[in-house]
Amino acid sequence: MRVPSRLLPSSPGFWRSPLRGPRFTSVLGLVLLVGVTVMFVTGLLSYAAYNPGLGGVNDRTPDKGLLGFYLFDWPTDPYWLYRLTQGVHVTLGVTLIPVLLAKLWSVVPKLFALPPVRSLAHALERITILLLVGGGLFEFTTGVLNVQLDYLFPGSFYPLHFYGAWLFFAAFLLHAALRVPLAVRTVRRARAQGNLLAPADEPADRPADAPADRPAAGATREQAGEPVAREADALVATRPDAPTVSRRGALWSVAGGSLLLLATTAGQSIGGSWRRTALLAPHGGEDPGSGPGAFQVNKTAAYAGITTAGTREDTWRLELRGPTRTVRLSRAQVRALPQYGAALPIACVEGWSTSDQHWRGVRLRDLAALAGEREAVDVYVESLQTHGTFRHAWLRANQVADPRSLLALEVNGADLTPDHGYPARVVVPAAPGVLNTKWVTRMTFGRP
Ligand SMILES: Nc1nc2c(c(=O)[nH]1)N[C@H]1C(S)=C(S)[C@@H](COP(=O)(O)O)O[C@H]1N2
Ligand SMILES: [Mo]
Repeated sequence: MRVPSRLLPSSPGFWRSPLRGPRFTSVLGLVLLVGVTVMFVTGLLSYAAYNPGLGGVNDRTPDKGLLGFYLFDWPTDPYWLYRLTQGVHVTLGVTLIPVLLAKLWSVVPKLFALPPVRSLAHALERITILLLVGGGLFEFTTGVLNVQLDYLFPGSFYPLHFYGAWLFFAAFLLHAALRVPLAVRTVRRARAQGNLLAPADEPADRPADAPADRPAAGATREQAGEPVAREADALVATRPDAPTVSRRGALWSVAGGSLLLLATTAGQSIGGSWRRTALLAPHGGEDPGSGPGAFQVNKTAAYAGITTAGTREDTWRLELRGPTRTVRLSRAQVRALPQYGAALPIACVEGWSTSDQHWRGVRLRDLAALAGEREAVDVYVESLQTHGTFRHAWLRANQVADPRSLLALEVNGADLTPDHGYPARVVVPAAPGVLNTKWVTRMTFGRP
């Protein structure tokens, strides 16, 4: 039995939506151009914030090679820096999902276009598109999974998302270089003609570069001019169905979907009573409990396997190791050291963060001095946890030196709760949550 050719996705007649066309694709493409660029930059910043340059336990991409070329000492100022960059990264990523899906939908006929390869240049372009679409879907999927179901990623999210980002962005840049001029011309021309959002059934949906006096539907591929314009022409349905929604309506649906996601996600990074609006975010809703420890908990003490036997005043010790000596202090002795306060947030890679919490404890640089270090050095912090990726972390000398960096014993006027790291936890301004080790028991000062 022969399948009528218009029933095959490779036939131009198969794709019937009158919405498809260069204008629809161009508007979405330009939004993604800006959005994905911001995602890439904030993502690279997030990577730098982990101090992977310190190697060891901080660097889960030891074979990154040249990809770490831009790494720099993550600053401690402004103290809300990571809260901002990572909040933007995650919130924007979630917000862009409808735009990404609409953009893919708008160009899907090209996926099936025959012949699959017309020339060497065309083959290269198709490989780029494969990396672009595959990379984009991979980055958005891994990102969302990490935020929503982080247990799916036992430590492998970090390298996957990192390498995927470079692949995706390389393809994205190539694609943008090829397409942005066309998208800009398409949008400019449509705006000049006042029909950017016009109903899709108007004959105005000819490729931007086709002469205005030539109707798109009748224009053969040869007539339509330069190759890129011909490509754009391929988006327009040859046998369009009657429109059920205007292009304006379609774009507003995409924007509405994005705004809805924005409104139900952003609260987890803004904190305070906004958190209640973050219905879609796993760390949204109300702050847990009440009292001084009533702010987000990532991993509870029970989850991390922390027992009261290990944290009791009479058994817990803080061990400080330096180049020449090792000091062991009880909690009473740590408390007898000069105590300082700092108002700092916890900001997680998953995008949620807390408002500023009032921590009180000993300065890291004072602990370094106790261990015999004369000047600022890096420190390796270990917790009572025996397993788990985040049970230990390296901090950089600039972070140890900052007078607001504390080994905190208290938060908001009371002893730390077990879930927030009792007997002692690290807090460092502008650092990602993962570097704020809880249930600390040993600190080794010096170079990694
Ligand atoms: N020992 C230890 N410290 C840890 C973690 C951990 O799993 N174990 N999680 C880190 C992460 S990823 C974050 S975001 C913060 C969360 O701190 P909170 O639970 O007090 O909000 O703690 C950090 N400190
Ligand atoms: Mo985190």
